[in-house]
Amino acid sequence: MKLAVIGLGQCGCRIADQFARLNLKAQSERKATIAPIVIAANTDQADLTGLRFIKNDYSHRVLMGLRQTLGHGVGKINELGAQLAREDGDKILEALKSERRFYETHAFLVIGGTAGGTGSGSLPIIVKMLKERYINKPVYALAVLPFEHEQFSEARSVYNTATSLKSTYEVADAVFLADNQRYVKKDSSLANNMELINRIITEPFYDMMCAGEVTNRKHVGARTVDAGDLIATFEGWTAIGIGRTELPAFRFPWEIGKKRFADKAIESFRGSQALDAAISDLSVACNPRASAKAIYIMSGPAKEMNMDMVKALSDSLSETASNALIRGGDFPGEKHFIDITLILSHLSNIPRIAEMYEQATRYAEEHKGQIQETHSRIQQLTEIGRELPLL
Ligand SMILES: Nc1nc2c(ncn2[C@@H]2O[C@H](COP(=O)(O)OP(=O)(O)OP(=O)(O)O)[C@@H](O)[C@H]2O)c(=O)[nH]1
Ligand SMILES: [Mg+2]
Repeated sequence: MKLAVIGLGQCGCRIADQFARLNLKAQSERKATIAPIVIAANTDQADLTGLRFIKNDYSHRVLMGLRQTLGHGVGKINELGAQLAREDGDKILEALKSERRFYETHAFLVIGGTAGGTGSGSLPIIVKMLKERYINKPVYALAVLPFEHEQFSEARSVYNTATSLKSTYEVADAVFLADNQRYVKKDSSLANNMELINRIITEPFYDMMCAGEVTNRKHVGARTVDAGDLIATFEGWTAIGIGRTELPAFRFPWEIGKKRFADKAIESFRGSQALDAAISDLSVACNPRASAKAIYIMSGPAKEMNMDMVKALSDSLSETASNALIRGGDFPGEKHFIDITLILSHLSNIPRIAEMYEQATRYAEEHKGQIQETHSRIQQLTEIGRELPLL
């Protein structure tokens, strides 16, 4: 699946930068192009300058709201982020239009951190603009949820998250969730390493995007998952994860492919082990039974994967995600391990979102006056400038 990736705000742009890196990796490792277009948009000029892999020109790094913020961000006011995206979103659409490879892409992926101002506010606005402009191309969002310390120390973060998620869910074809807190829970040393968290967030998308795009024969699987399968699966709240089992480091060539009876059991065990790892690694905590659609991609050495394994995996997944319509396939190519990418979509219950919606509703009641005032001040700002001539 080829995606047109758009990052919004600091968090969104840095994660988009990782997608640009993955695209280079796919080109060199697998001769596949998976993200031919990656655009970063922010109200903060310094953040845009710090990116590494996204092309360094004004049609790939878009500065929004320069007049209002003078290039310094919106300071966590997501209503202002939304307003600036309404005014300057056209710059992103223009940038897309000028891309030669735009028509190759199957869908959009728009990324933003939900707790800040720019990414949080502009995410639903840009998704909606794309939906209206490109009726036949699905628009997916990747929404990054705040750390727990942000949730409990800054009520505004929760309010931003809740309003951004609610608005994005209404317009996007699917919303992938990545919960910052999940990555820190597993490894507390990650708390101060955003770059590493961003790599972990984007990693599971790699095989998913490569699966239907590899041109090299040796990578083509028996049952390939392609963009059509993915598009048919993605809907509403969505979680993604990847799990790995190592294969024995060394075997005699005659041992590979010739399986004894006992090996069969070990083989399917390996598949289920990787599946369990993928489930515990999901980008947001959720019960697999809450998913109505799921898809898996098994990748590993072609000689190690066979129909029995795919079957065992699919059986094991249908027990775990018992309410889901399941699709899946294999993707040969890797060397010493079997990776399983799992995507649970059309999720009906995500406890962390429910919790933040409740917390934000209380905040909105307590700060009603303040919120209204912000809204009208932003409105006024636009009104005042209306009569000004454009250059
Ligand atoms: N995973 C990840 N989260 C980030 C990153 N940068 C910021 N965040 C999270 O994103 C939220 C803040 O959003 P930012 O992206 O910094 O804010 P912004 O969209 O630039 O908005 P303003 O700065 O308020 O204009 C917080 O929850 C941060 O923990 C990043 O590089 N990776
Ligand atoms: Mg910022």
